[in-house]
Amino acid sequence: MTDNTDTIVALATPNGVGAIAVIRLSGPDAINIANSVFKGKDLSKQASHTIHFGSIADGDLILDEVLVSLFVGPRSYTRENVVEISCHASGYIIESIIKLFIKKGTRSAKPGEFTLRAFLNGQLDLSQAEAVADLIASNSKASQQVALQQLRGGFSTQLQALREQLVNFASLIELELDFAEEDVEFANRDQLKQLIHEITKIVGRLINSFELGNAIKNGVNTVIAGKPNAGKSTLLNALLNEERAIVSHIPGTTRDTIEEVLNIQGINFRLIDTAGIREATDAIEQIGVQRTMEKISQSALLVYVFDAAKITIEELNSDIASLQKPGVTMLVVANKADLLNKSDSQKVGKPEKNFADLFANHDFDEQDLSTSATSLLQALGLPDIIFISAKEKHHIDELKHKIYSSAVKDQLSGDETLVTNIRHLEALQKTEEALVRVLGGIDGSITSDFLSMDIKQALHYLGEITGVVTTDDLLENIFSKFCIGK
Ligand SMILES: Nc1nc2c(ncn2[C@@H]2O[C@H](COP(=O)(O)OP(=O)(O)OP(=O)(O)O)[C@@H](O)[C@H]2O)c(=O)[nH]1
Ligand SMILES: [Mg+2]
Repeated sequence: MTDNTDTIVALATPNGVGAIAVIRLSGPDAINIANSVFKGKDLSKQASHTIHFGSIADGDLILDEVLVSLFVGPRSYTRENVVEISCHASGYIIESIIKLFIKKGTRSAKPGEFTLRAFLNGQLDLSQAEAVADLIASNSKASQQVALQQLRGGFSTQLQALREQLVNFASLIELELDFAEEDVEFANRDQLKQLIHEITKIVGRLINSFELGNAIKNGVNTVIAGKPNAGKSTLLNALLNEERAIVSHIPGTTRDTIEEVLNIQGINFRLIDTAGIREATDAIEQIGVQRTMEKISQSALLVYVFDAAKITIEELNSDIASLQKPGVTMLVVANKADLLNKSDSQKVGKPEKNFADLFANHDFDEQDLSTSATSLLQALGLPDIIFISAKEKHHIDELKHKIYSSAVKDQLSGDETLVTNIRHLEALQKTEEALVRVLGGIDGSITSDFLSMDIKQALHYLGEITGVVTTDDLLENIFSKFCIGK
């Protein structure tokens, strides 16, 4: 995997027909090999960062007219000699040119091999290399911004600085080991403790940022659930501003789940409209209800919708209690608020038991129930409720804002570094564990050799993130997920 003495070639643009395709070569012989099949200027005599028109020929047979871009190492992406050939994007031409290069001594690049070389040659650290893949995969403004920030080294610089300070202490403690008999302390334990506290705080902050980082990178699974006829599908349509799901007055309309992506301020929310939850009347509906429950436990956010004009307080409380799942944030949404205060016709059962009756004798601002009803709801032990009318599209923007802020909390301010990568998260968690051991060790006055071991562990895991510490397996694992040509 880590052999980079040869010259590699791959198509850098997607397969398929297009106006232009780019074939990329990297390695010591890239320019010479390109030169050997190029009819035009002598490429070996041209300056770096120049473009040349000519043709690619296999002997006398012209394959295509092309533009050749030259990057003389180390001023290139991989820090090796790099040649990029822009040819016409016909599958036949691309294949013929790549075959010709392979005949001339290049080798087909493995997935991510260009970026791997950039890493091995010190152009990028490992977290930056990973950011390249994230940037290519980014599909929203926020995910693009986070990947770009990581690519520019925001993340690594911070960790590198911490690591260096810790290395200093590690070497002082190593020194103590050499003088073990004399019982000296070169490393000031108070200063070390202070540094460990500082690092733990930053590592902790990075760990906490993962929830949001992950939301930005992968989107937030958001389930809309509630009783049949509550208006879940109407709400989905209102949020999307499109008639996506079938709406009807018949309870049990939605049977399977419907998924659509809604982008709110740069973050993708995967909205999932579900079958209404009730004792199912037939087998298909029962499967639908089961699926709803599964979707809820797999989601990060639950938008629980109820019919404000119909539900009893008892039903409301029992729904909220039964839908609460660990790790799932719940937003409680009272739909059909347009029917509140017109509730004379809505009286079902004992009047005091209906949610709507809470509002019958109060002078609430109908347009702004979410705020005006707060104290009444609190007195009854009910959570914050967002009042909307999905049908009339009232307060949909307010709900969108609540959805957004429940995912983002207050973390997306300015240049906050966000962890988006599970590998980084795991390394940070292991760093944290090692740091806790170091602190415990200092307090418990353990011997320098044990202290030194724990510090080395922390250094190891911090180093794994930026790639100061790597194994072939780790690199293989990371770069095999890249596409070929990157
Ligand atoms: N007055 C009023 N009616 C609404 C509102 N939202 C939905 N409805 C009506 O309520 C009925 C049910 O709406 P749906 O969106 O199909 O409800 P659902 O929760 O998806 O129902 P199921 O898929 O059967 O579980 C329809 O007749 C809607 O027009 C609202 O805000 N106000
Ligand atoms: Mg529905």
